[in-house]
Amino acid sequence: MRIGLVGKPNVGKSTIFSAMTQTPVEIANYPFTTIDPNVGVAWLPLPSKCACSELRKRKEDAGRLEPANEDDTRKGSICEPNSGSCVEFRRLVPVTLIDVAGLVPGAHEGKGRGNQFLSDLARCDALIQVVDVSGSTDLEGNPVGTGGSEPIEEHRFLVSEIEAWIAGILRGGWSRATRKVQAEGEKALSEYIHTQLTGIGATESHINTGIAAVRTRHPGSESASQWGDSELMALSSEIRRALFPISIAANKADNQVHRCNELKTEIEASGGKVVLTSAEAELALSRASAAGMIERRPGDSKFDISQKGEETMNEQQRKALHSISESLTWEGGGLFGLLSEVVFGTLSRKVAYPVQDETHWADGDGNTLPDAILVPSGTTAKGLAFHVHTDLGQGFIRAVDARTGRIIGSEYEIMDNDVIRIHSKS
Ligand SMILES: Nc1nc2c(ncn2[C@@H]2O[C@H](COP(=O)(O)OP(=O)(O)O)[C@@H](O)[C@H]2O)c(=O)[nH]1
Ligand SMILES: [Mg+2]
Repeated sequence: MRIGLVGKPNVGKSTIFSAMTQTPVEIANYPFTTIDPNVGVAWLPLPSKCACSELRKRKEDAGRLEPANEDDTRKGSICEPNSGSCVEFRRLVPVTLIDVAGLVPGAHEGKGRGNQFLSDLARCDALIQVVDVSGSTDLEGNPVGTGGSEPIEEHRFLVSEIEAWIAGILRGGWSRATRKVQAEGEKALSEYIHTQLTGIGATESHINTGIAAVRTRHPGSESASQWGDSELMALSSEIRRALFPISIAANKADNQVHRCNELKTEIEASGGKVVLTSAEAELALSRASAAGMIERRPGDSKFDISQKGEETMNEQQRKALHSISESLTWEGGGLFGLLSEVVFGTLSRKVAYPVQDETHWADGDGNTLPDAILVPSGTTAKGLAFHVHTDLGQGFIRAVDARTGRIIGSEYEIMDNDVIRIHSKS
């Protein structure tokens, strides 16, 4: 799962990246601070309780486990995650964030760092466009006080750059491919598109969705053998929607907030979300937490001052942190709320817990619920096996629903929170 942070220079992409991944990166008040894309991991809480909560209950009911006591640091969690952590049944899963710099007008023609920008973007499952709702910079990212730009223009500009890029990839052999449709049927076109776009992550389903949408939204374009440049542009736009869905971090909301209703309507109509954020405020909390001054779970604006914090911070520093956390009161849960919406809402990811021991919900070494894997909705049991390991998928025999003990076939569709044992030849 890869999410790209995009937007014009100076809106706060690197600050967001840093606040969410706790990776220190260069942040400065001028364009092009970020030269290479920063890639890091954000630990995202699952929206529902970890399956270890159910396992604990089963064990307690069977008299095999005492209820968690007051000083249990894990507050009841009994899973042993291979990566991430789980406290109070709040399981954290990794989501890769990419701070993608280089969006400038003409990026699709290779202007600025356009080519690098687009190849980084090609690896993303969805995008978070960061806009500056205080409007303190112009389109190129130069500081201009307030009221310097319109978020909706920034958004349309990003969309048009991506669409022009996709159209550019398709244009070369387009007329040959559409002529082929007459001889070989519609599949000649979808095959051409697939060959061209597979490098940027397009699947058959993205392409078929795109082609169907062009037909319904553009009357008169029934036979693809007649498709010219306007259908090519329409198709690029439909494929963009499916391949790179966009949500918005309406950042610098700690400054004056300009209206973004129009943007909200446009984004929500295509399945995205707009959330007000202050990357700077969240970064301050994230740093205090990384330094051990406060105890705070990722994404929470509330925190407790740790013992170290009590000992080393002065009254003024503590007050400053509290006033920062009190300022984070906007709807939507800030940066982590937004990421959660993107992953579990827009991309509708489900979580599955693969295990090797269906009785104890453990792996071969006895580790309880070691993996929580995010899969697209519609993933089958066999597809899950492939997500875990190619060998497991290739050798797939059958699976078992560990909750009920029932055997399930390869075509079974994974449901959210399934605990699954996979039998495989390897
Ligand atoms: N007031 C305010 N300033 C911010 C916020 N986020 C970032 N900034 C500032 O905006 C400038 C650009 O930030 P940066 O993350 O480097 O932007 P990028 O070019 O999009 O990566 C820096 O001076 C940041 O401190 C925010 O939420 N509020
Ligand atoms: Mg940057």
